[in-house]
Amino acid sequence: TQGQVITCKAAVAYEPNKPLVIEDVQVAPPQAGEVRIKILFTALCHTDAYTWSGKDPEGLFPCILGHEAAGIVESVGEGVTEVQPGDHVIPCYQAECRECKFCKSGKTNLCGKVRSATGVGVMMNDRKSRFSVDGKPIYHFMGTSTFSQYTVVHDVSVAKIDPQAPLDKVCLLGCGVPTGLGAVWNTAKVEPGSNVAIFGLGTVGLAVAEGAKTAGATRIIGIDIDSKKYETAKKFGVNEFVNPKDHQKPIQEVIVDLTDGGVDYSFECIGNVSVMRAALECCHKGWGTSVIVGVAASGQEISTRPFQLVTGRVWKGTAFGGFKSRTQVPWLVEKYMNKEIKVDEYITHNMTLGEINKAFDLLHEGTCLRCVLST
Ligand code: NAD
Ligand code: AHE
Ligand code: ZN
Repeated sequence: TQGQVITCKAAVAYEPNKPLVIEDVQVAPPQAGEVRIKILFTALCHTDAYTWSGKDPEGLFPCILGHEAAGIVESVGEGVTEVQPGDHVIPCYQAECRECKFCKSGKTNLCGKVRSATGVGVMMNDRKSRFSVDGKPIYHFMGTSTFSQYTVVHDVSVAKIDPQAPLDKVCLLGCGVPTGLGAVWNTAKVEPGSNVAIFGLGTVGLAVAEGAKTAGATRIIGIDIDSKKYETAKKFGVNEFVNPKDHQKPIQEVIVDLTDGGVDYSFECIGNVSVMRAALECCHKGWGTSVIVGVAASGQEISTRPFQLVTGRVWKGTAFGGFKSRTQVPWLVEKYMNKEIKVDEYITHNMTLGEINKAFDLLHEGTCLRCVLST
C-alpha cells in the first residue's frame, strides 16, 4: 500500500449535529514529513462532541473527528526518521517539534510548527487535506482525525510507544487521562498536604483526582451535579463530595466554608464559564491556584472581580496537561505498563467504529467515561 491511495472506512461529520456517516474514504499517501497510521482503536472525548456540535470556532465541515487513539504506522513520507512502518504509535493533537520558539522556550508544551494547519483542517506541506470522498476533500481535525481506519498526521505529532502496550487501552493516553494528571503535576504542581477541589467528575476530573492523590493531596473534594459520580470517584482518590444542587449558597462559598478559607488548588473539568468563576473564587486568599481544563464554546467569556487576583489567587489553564507529547506519551505508557497509573478503569464501554453514533449518545449519559471503538 506504500505510496498508494488507501480506501477505507471512516466516520465523516458532514454537518454539525447530523449523525456521522460511515463512508469509504480515500486516504492519500503521506508527503514529506508525514506519517500514515492504521488506527486500531479510538476513544471518544467530549471535545469531539463539542466540535461536532458546531460551537467550536475552529470546527470545519465536512471533517473526520477523533483525537484519542492508537495504531500502527503503515507508511512514512520523505525525510521521516523517527518512526517507520510497523511502529506502534499514539497520534498527538499537541505536536512537539523540539525546534520552534515554543518548544525551545522550556516554558510550555504548546508547539508552533504545524498549529496553523491543524487549526484549519489541512496538512502543512501543501495546505491540503489527505482525505477525500469521491474526489471531494474532507477536512482533518486537530491534526489527528482518528475516526478512520487510516489517517495521515505530521511526524511531529506521532509518539512511538512500547510495542507490548495494549493499544485498546493506551489509546486513552492520547488525551483525557494525561490532561487530568498533567494539570496536577505540571500545571498546578500540587504539593503533599494540599487541599484540592475538582469541578466535574468525568474522565478528566477523575484523572485530576488520581494525579492529586499521587501528588500527596490530603483533601480531594469532588464537585458534580450528578451524585452518582461519587461512588466511582472514590476509586480515583476523591475523598469528599459536594453536589451544588444540595446547597442554597453559591458553590464557592460552600467550599470556602468547608476548607477554612478555601482550597490550595482547584480544577474546572466541565467547560462551563460560571463554574470556572466558582473554581477560582473557592481558592484560598493569598495563594490558591485555579486551573481551567474544560473547553468552553465560542462566544463564552470568563469573569470575576479583579480583587480576587489582587488578593493572590492565580488563574491558569492547561492543554494536554502541559505534557510534551512525543517525549512524554511514551513515558506515560511505561507508567501504565508498570501499573503506576490507571487507564483500564476509565473504559466503561467498547464498541466498533460502525456504532459511533450510538457511542456519542452514550457519552452524554452519566454512566459513560470512555468508550473505546475498534476500527
Ligand atoms: P465529562 O462530560 O465526562 O465530564 C464533565 C462532568 O461535569 C460530568 O460528570 C458532569 O456531570 C459534570 N458537570 C456538568 N455540569 C456541572 C456543573 N455545573 N457543576 C458541577 N459538575 C457539572 O467530560 P470530560 O471528558 O471529562 O471532559 C471535561 C472537559 O475537559 C470538556 O470540556 C473537554 O472538552 C475538556 N478537555 C480539555 C482538555 C485540555 O487539554 N484542556 C483535554 C481533554 C478534555
Ligand atoms: N478549537 C477550540 C480549542 C479547543 C481546545 O482548547 N483544545 C485543547 C485540547 S482539548 C482536547 O480534548 C487544546 O489543546 N488547546 C490548545 C490548542 O492549541 O488548541 C476552540 O474553542 O477554539
Ligand atoms: Zn480530548
